[in-house]
Amino acid sequence: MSLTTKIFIGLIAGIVAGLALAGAPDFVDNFIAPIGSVFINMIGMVIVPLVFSSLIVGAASIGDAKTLGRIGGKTLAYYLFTTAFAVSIGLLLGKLINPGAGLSIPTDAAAAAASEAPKLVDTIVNMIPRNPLQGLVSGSMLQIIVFALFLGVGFTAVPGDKGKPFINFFDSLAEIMYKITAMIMNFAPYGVFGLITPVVAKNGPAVLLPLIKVVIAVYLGCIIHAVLVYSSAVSVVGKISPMKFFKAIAPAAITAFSTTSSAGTLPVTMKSCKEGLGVSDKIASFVLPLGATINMDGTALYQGVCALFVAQVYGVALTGGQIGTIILTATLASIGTAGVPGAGLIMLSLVLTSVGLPLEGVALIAGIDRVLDMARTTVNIVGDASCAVVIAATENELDVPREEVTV
Ligand code: DAS
Repeated sequence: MSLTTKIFIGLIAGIVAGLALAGAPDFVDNFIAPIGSVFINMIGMVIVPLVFSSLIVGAASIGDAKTLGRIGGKTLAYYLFTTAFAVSIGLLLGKLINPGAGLSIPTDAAAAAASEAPKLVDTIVNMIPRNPLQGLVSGSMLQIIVFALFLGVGFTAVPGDKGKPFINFFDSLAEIMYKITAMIMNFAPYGVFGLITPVVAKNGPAVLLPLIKVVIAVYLGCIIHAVLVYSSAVSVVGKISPMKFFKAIAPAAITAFSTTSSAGTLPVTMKSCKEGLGVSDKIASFVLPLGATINMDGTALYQGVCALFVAQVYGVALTGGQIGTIILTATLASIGTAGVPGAGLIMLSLVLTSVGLPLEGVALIAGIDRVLDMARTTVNIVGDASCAVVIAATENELDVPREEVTV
C-alpha cells in the first residue's frame, strides 16, 4: 500500500475518531494528541540539520563566485525570480480564496506572533548572523540559510581538495537527513491521525471544509504559474510553442505527480529536455540537477498559500513585513528543500517559524499534504525544464528542428 494511501487512511481515521470522541476531550488529549505531538517534534527535529546540510551542499554545487560565471548566474537568477514570483502567486491566491475564513482556532502562539512580528528591514539585516552558532541553536532559519550559503560558496573558494572533508561531511549529513525525513514520512499516517483527531474533536467537521479550499488554491496557483511564467519564458526566449513544451515535458510531469519526488524524476526530466526539447547535454546536466536540488517553484507557491491559511485560522493579521519575510524565507528555503516526498511540509514549518506562526498549523496541512505535494512537485520539475530551455536558448545550445519553431 502506498504512503499516499496510508496517510489518507490516517486522515479519514482521524476524522472519524474526532467525530466519535467529540465528548471525550480528556481521552483525546492524553492518548491521541501526543501521537501528533511526536510527529510534529520529529519534523522540528530534522529542520535545522536538513536545511543546513542540504543548503551547504546545494550552494557548493553551484560553484564559487568565479565559476558561477554566465551560465550559473543566469540559472540562479531565473530560479530565484520564478520562485519569488511563485510564492507571491501563492500569497495572492491565499488572500483571494481566503481558505481559513470561518475557522478560528485560538492559540496564545498567535497572539505572541502578532506582537513579536519584526519589520522586514530588521528581518533582512538580522539574516546575517553575528553569531552563527547561536543562530543554529536558536533555530533562526534565515540566519541558518544565509550561513549555509556562505559556507557552500566559501568551500568552493578553497584551493585544491582542502575543503573536501568539510563538504563530504555535510554531503553525508544531507543524505542521512533525507533518509530520516523518509522515515518520519513513514510515521506520517499515525502522526496525521494524532493531529487531525483533536482538531476535529474540538472544532467539529467544519474544520475540514477550508482544507478543500487550500487544495483548490494550490492547484489553481500551480496552473497559473506554469501557464503564465513557463509558457512566456519558453516561447519568448526559447522560441518554442508552449504546447510543444508541455507535451515534451509531460512524461516527467506525470512521473513527478505520481512519485512526488523531483530527485526521483530527474532522469525523466533530463530525457524529456534533451530528446523532446533539444536542450544540449552540457546545459541539461548543469541546470536540471541544480534545479532538482534548489529550484522549487511549486513548493514556494504552496508555502505562500499555507502560510496565509494558517494565519487566517489562528487569527493572525500578517503585516507587510511578515509577508515580505514569507516571500524571502520561502524563496531561500526552496534552495534547501530536498527533492523528496514531503520535504515541503518540513519547510513549511520553517516558513511558519520565520513569522512566528504556530507550528501546530502544520497539523492542519499534514493530512492533505500528499495531495498538495503531487501538484507542487510537478511544477518544481516543469520549472527546471523551462529554465533549461531558456539557458540553452541564450547559449545557442537549443537545437530544436527548424520546422518545429512556431513562435
Ligand atoms: N516533493 C518535493 C519534490 O520532490 C517537493 C515538496 O515536498 O515540496 O520536489
